[in-house]
Amino acid sequence: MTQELSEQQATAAASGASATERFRENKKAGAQASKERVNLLASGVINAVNDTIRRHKVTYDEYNALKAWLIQVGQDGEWPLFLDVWIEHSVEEVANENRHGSKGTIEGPYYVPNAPELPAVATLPMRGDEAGTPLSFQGQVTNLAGQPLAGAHVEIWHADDAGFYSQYAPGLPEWNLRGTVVADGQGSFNVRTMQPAPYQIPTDGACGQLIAAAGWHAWRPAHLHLIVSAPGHLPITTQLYFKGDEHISDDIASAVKPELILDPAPVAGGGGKEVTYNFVLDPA
Ligand code: MBD
Ligand code: FE
Repeated sequence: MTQELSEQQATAAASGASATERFRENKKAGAQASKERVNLLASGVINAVNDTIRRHKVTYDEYNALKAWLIQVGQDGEWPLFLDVWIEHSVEEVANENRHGSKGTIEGPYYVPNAPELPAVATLPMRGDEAGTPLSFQGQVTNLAGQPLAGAHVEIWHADDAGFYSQYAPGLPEWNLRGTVVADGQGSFNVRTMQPAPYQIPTDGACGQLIAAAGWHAWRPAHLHLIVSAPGHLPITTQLYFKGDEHISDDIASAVKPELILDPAPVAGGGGKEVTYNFVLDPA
């Protein structure tokens, strides 16, 4: 038990620290928001908190518990996790509300840019004894008119069967279950991987404390993460889920949409499953 706990802790701490570090490297704070915009948004959030306090008559004990918890989120490196699990879904909804192509959903905290490029027919990098059911995932990338986008990039990343992401959890080979598949002249691709398992967000840090204190659960349905891109088009960041997953209807990250649920079929005479999913990109 002690051994189990300390291993879990090592993993969550490492994941949190890596996610914070990666965010700093990859997502430069972008254009500065205007004073008017910061005033509007910061006031909105602060007023919403004050309203909640008045409406529910928050006590000093509760206020101090909040303060301690917020400090702990930072110490655990879990701001990326907290924000992506509980906030990003509405940002994505607003960002993509005018698209006509494939549905997007949240990126989450575990994307790594510049994964190795793979040919249109490829197997994601994985260990010789990688656990799970083999999955053959194929499809075509087109524009809104249905014309193929030759050479489109299909970046894929997902957790292993135990729920760990390479580059975040210790002990996994670099780029394990991550790749940039380059579609062929017809925009088609066929990538082999292992079907991921349902995923529990780290439970031993501040986010886990919140989940336990509120009586929630920590589960996300099993998912593949994708970013599909082609020159002259808007890249789409999305995830795909698996029909029948018990957490499809109660994803902790509120990131499931009906259009994003796969129903893989058993491969005739083989041990694995196969599924087709096509992507449609909006013009830039
Ligand atoms: C994940 O794997 C994930 O996709 C999200 C959104 C949050 C935490 C872990
Ligand atoms: Fe994920």
